[in-house]
Amino acid sequence: EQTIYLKDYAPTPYRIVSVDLDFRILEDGTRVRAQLTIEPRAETAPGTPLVLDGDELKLDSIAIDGAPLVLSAYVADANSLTIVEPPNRRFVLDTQVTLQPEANTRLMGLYRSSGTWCTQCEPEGFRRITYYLDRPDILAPFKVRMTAPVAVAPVLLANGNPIDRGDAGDGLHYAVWEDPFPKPAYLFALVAGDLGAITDSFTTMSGRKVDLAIYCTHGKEGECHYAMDSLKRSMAWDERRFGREYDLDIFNIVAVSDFNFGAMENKGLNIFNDRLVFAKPETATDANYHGIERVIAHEYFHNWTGNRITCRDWFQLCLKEGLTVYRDQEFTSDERSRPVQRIHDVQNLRTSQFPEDGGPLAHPPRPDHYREINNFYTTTVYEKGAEIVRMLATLLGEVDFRKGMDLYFERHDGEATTIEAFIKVFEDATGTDLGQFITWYLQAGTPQVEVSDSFDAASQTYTLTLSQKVDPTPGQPDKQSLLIPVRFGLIGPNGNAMSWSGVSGGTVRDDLILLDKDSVTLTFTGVANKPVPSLFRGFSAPVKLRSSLTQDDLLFLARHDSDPFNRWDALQTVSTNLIAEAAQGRRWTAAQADALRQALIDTLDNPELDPAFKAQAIAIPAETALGRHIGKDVDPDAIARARHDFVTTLVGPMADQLEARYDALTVPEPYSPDAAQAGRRSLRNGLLTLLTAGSDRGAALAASQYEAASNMTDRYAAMAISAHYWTDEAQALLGDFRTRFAGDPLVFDKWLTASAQAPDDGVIERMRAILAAPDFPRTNPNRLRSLLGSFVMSNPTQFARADGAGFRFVTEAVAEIDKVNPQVASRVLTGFRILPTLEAGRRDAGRAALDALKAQHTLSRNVGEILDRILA
Ligand code: HT7
Ligand code: ZN
Repeated sequence: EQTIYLKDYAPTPYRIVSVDLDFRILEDGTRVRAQLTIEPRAETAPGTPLVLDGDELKLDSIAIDGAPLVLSAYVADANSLTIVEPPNRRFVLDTQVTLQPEANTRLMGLYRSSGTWCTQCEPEGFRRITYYLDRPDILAPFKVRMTAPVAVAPVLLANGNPIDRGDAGDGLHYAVWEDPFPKPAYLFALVAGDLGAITDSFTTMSGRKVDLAIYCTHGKEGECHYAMDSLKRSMAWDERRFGREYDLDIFNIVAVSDFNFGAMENKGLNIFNDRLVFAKPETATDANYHGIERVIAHEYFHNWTGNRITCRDWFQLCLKEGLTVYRDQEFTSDERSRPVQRIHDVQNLRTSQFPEDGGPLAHPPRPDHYREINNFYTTTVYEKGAEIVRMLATLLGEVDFRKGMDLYFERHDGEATTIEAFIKVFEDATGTDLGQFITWYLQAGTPQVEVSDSFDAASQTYTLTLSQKVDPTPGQPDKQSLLIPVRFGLIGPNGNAMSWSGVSGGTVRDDLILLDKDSVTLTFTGVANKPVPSLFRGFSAPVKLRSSLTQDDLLFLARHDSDPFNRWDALQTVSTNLIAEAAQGRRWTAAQADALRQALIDTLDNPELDPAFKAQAIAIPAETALGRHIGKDVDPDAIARARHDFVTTLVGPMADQLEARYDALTVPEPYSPDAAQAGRRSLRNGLLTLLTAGSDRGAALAASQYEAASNMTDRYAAMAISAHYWTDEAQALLGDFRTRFAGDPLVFDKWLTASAQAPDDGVIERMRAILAAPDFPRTNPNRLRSLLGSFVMSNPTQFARADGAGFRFVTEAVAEIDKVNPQVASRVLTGFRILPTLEAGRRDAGRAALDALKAQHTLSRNVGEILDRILA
């Protein structure tokens, strides 16, 4: 298998000046004619061969400047087309291929989803449509003509502006689209189908009217309004916050049912997984609405961070993805509650990115080699990438960060660029040396920060030592120290912020400590009393903090910290420590449990706190989070037992109080997905979770909530909680849910997710039956991920069963899925990254399942790479 290295990057000897595509889309196949205007670069030696990428293509015809090529002038196979000796001047290469979109189950290139023809080209799908220099540093303007049967495909869409359309005879019609913005091929898109639509418009800050449309399956138009509203809010926000205006006169979104990812930012024609477009209260949860808003914004924001300025090569993926995730997080924070969003984002980072960064699949946010680029659309590139941008904003401050962003847009508009160029704009705009900071992009692994402190009352001196360390990761045994921004405060005995008269030993700017060496010791003078330090406020850096704070200190922070993130984190740390220690044989004391219980009640009763925040604060860490905290020789059964005992101890004496608050917490009718209403629902469902996990009253409450629910948020929560804690009612609720919503594929996904999380020993057999059912849609990524993704990521006791049955079930499914869709298969397989953390017996069982997968099947490059990295 070939490995691609960043160090080998070189520009192509030829560039593509413009692209003219002609698609003839018919039921029995699609003929693609490509006329590429190409020229050698000034430095290219005459006679240098031109090598174009292909993937599963078969050439029908080829000509240069209108003259067909003789056989000796080119070499064509499924994966490339070489022109042996191209003209030493500008020329037009004219090729024709025929595609079978119907048979394209990989969902890359041109494929069909429920009858609609659509494309997915990022990262390397365009080479499945035509022979091309399929890499992001080749930018060209595109003109696209499409012809298709008018009855099957009345809607014909591509990037840019529509410039012509008409009748093509024989029941066919045509449309011509032109995109004036030079773009890399991964942003190409077309859609042809029989679709409904909703339309709207947006007037930009310079007064231009942009026509907006969301296309969908007929009958679903009514479920697209929240997405449209999110789009208009995103457009306005990008103008306000970053001064970025939309640049075409038309912006289209299309929702499709078969899609490998969440959505795709094709220029002027975003294509979405329909789960991130459709929403109505009876079938979508608050979390679904939140997800739609976020992803609509994310794809829209790519128009500037990704499309106008793109990546030089795929190693720079983080340049567009990390930055755009940062932008979508900021959008949601401004639209909803900033602290609640921050907790949400950090929880996500800790749940998915930290385990990746600490295991066999760890890689830097800007990797330097890969076998299969599709395996690098990871949480490290996306979410850690966003944290790096956030740290930059923290270090520079709002004003200087914006200056740097303005310079980025000005200097690099229309280019394909690099992480180095991105960092340089901030250096140039602000005069800051970011030489050490860039290491965040180049080094894998989550830093661990250790803290110790002391107070000398006589001299009123407080000493704080912070040390950093990063464990080795695959291929990176030695680590450099990073520039870590530590936002902090000192809290005095009365709960108020404390001041100091001087500080020495390191760099402290206002409320920011720069931890820029292996260890920094700061001496604060003029400190009246022993403070409790609040460190990494707002989670100012993606690190694991090991502090010496006692439970009393943490509960003090939970009550008094002015930083909501650290209040939440303190409560989570207390529960995590107590359960993790119990799982390893050291049970909590009654006093410890009593103190935490009181802190939770006080939090619930604090009128100043928002219900959404309270919901996050009272949550008990998941078994998977506890496993990660323990980190080695993990026994998921011991964790599940300890967690169950702990919640029972905690909830028992306050069950009456929790139930009273649950009963009292009303949510106004009618349903609205706004943050305030959603927050109340999440608190109510958080209380229901505690009552179900830790007392015998939750099960019945959940069953009646399920029956009475008037929206999907409450109905799904009641069912999922029942399934997760496998109450007596769980099976009946799952059964009812299945039939009540039969025929709605997105609700079926919810049922699959809840079903896969059941902890009982029958779960694997039930999942086998689900997969084996003749009508199970085994080519649909949403269905497969809902079942298998949820199982590997959220059902640790069954996935990591000691007898290996969970591992075998998954590897057998992966082998089957790999034949149909390697991207989905390799994504499911990443669940095995937990193996090194497990106790020896389970680890061996997991490796045996992986060995068998490798030995017994011919695997795709996607699955092969993940497998080898986990087994290495
Ligand atoms: N930029 C998009 C990535 C994407 C993708 C990657 C691999 C295979 C299919 C895909 N569909 C979309 C999505 C985004 O980050 O905005
Ligand atoms: Zn993106």
